Amino acid sequence: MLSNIFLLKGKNFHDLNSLDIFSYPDDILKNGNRDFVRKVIFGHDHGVIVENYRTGNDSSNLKEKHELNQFALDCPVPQVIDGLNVYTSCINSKMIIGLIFDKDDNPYDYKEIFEDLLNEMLNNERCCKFEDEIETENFLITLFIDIRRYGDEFVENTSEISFKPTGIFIKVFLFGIDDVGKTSFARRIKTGEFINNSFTPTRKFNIEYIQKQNGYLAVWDMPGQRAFREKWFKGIQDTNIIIYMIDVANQLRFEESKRELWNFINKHDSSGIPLIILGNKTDLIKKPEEQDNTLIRTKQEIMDFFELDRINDRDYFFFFTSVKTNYNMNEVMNTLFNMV
Ligand SMILES: Nc1nc2c(ncn2[C@@H]2O[C@H](COP(=O)(O)OP(=O)(O)OP(=O)(O)O)[C@@H](O)[C@H]2O)c(=O)[nH]1
Ligand SMILES: [Mg+2]
Repeated sequence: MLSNIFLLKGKNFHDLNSLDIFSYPDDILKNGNRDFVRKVIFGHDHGVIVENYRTGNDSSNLKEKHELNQFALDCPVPQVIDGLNVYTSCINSKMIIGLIFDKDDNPYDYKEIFEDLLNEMLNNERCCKFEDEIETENFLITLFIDIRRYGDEFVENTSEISFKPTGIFIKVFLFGIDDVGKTSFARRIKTGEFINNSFTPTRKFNIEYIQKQNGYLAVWDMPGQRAFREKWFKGIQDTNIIIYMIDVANQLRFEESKRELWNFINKHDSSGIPLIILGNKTDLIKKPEEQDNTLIRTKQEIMDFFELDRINDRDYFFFFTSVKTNYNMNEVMNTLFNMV
């Protein structure tokens, strides 16, 4: 399975100190690991020389591409570096883009998809010029997701013997503004654990694979902080169920949360994909016997505030939950499997 993707802007040994390095999802290359980078560059160049020698290629392809104002791509080169299974290609003889796979994977399984996607993203959609950081990061995330999905659907399914998912496969797209409890929810259904006051906002797509009795879930847990919200929908392709999470104890952010939900429904064509809305952290609002009208929000009040009855392009359910106390978690899971 693909575990990481990286891009080295530049590829000369003499400017190793100033190379721009992007990697996703882990920052494995960031800790001044120049030796690794040096080996990547050396391995790539060496591999390309061998490949060109074998096929008799020269640089005319590159020249032609430049004339057409297109990106020229090298044939990907497999390398094993410090025990990592690395597969690199070079863009315009200037930048190296690399994939890191698990030890037992065969990079050649990914040759075609890697080349096709690079070509499509660089030369047809012409979507990335690598001019700013966000553009570059988005490019890497999109590529990562597409190759990973390909791996899940086509490569792993045919070659994996030791682990066979059972039951139906469901991709769950879990989103909502920050701090509502999404990652806690994903962790709870995966491990049964809850970590109180874990103050680690999600920064990258967190994908959890979870085998349940009724089927196999891939939960795509999105980072909720504002800066990441525009990347949310890069992860929505092929989703079977959408979960939108609200923090019912934080009324100050209801307006913002409602805006994001409706922004999604109106702007993103996902009609027909069932939606589960979770009002989480119910343990923090007071119990009925301690009634306090400013805090208690009944289901109807929340449905009214968020105008949920205006949702008419798909099936939806609303649940109060507490990931902390496990309240309603089983009901949510049952509904999820029943809805697909
Ligand atoms: N009391 C209470 N706290 C919760 C509950 N669910 C999550 N939390 C806490 O809420 C905080 C945020 O939880 P996360 O799961 O990181 O929230 P998130 O939605 O993933 O946040 P981002 O990754 O920033 O989008 C943590 O301190 C959790 O312990 C709950 O049901 N009740
Ligand atoms: Mg999170």
